[in-house]
Amino acid sequence: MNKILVANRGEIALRVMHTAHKMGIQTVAIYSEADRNAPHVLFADESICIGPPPSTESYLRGDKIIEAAKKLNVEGIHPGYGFLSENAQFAESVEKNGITFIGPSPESIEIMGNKLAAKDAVKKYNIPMVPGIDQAITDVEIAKSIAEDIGFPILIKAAAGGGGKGMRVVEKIEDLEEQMNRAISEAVSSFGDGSVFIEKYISSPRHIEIQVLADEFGNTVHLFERECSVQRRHQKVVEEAPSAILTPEIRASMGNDAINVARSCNYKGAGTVEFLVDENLNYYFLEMNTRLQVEHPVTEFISGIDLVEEQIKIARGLKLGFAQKDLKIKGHALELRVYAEDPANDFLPNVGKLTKYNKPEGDGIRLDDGYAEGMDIPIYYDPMLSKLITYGSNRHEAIQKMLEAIDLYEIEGVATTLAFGKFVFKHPAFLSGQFNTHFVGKYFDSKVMKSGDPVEAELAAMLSTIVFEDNLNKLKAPKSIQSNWKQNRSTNGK
Ligand code: MV4
Repeated sequence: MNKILVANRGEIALRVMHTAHKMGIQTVAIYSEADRNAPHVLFADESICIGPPPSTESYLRGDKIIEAAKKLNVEGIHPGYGFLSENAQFAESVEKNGITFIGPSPESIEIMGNKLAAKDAVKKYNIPMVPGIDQAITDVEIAKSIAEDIGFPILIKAAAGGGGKGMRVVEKIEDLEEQMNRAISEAVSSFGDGSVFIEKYISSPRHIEIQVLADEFGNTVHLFERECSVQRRHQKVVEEAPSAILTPEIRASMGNDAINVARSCNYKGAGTVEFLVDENLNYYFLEMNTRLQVEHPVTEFISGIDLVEEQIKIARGLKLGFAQKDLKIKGHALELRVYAEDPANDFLPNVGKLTKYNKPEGDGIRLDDGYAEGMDIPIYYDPMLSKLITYGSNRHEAIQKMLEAIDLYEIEGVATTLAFGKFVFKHPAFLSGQFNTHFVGKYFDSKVMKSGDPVEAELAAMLSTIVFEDNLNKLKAPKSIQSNWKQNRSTNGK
């Protein structure tokens, strides 16, 4: 493989091309009419315009992308994340055209794309799953009896869903019929597939995922976890590796289960296995993402492995160059997603011209971005401007480095989530490691934060300390064991 096309834009297109370049591989950029002068186009050895700005007419046009690839004698296509990255048909037609798809097989993508097919595939391994059913359900009476067996609250999910779309919490049996009908019609309109199923609702979970790598010879390893609980409306904002709460034993067990999930669908390439983790550190397999994820850089920092390089080597048919025993966690990494959104205004997308753009630089600071000063941020795509990633020998150092980097990062012209990041990294709940997927909803109030002002963000974090301490006090038993939260939880009988 001497020439690859990156079927994506922005920071991830650039990030993939950097590794290709390092490996001596020629790069081809595709771009829409809105991205003519984008950094990923300027960086590539060759580039080709594939259509008008809307992604349905450009970055989602698999046919045009393959046509461009053939025209330029491309030997491999890297899909990045989003767009066509988890589209089994695209992967299949890339291969049918004699081009290597840098990713898993269409079959693996298809199995894991359907939550019920995924549950079915992992059945032969003993992987912990949320109590629930593994088949689509249409009959309300049957649903009621299953829900009563599981116990309320329950969650109705769409088999074709993912990322939180089409989920409905049901608190009591009287609400089930209406919620189920809504879930089905939502699933039909969003995914063209009305299959829904029922699970026990885990009310305050953490979201922890395991990175896996597999070659085509059946060698599969895991590269530890990423903690992704700081999110708003299913959009991750902060990620870290390793998690502040996993023990080496739970990590090894989750890692092993993640490897088996990958094996269950004959996985090859880089993939991510998502788990929910409850207050007692019980974990449950949720789904597998069959792509390189946005937050992969934190794993690269703590493992020392370039995941894109591994993807390309695997796609070239090489064996993994390391085994599980060769992998060790070193240090701690954090990622802040910098969105062009206004945290003071309910995170409304805030597009415009980047009138000032100065990047933070230094040891332990990595910035993955796809914009430059003077550029307009197009309205057509995801509003993520960049990912700010920091690394330290421990969690505290990584956090200090992040606060430093946020202060060094100057962005003017659009509101961003930089100051919101400062709120998170100063917040006592985040600092203590005791937080779950409700972090933003529980502690953040956009009214206390004036547009993009980091001082206000600090103040907001301090104010929200009151809510945090109040929560702690409600949880806590005797004063003498207050600092030992694990012990404390068991005293509480949770
Ligand atoms: C759940 C859950 C609680 N209980 N499943 C959301 C995205 C999709 N991948 C699955 N999700 C959830 N599934 C059960 N049985 C809570 C969530 C959830 C969530 C999961 C991960 C990260 C953020 C989340 C935010 C809200 C709900």
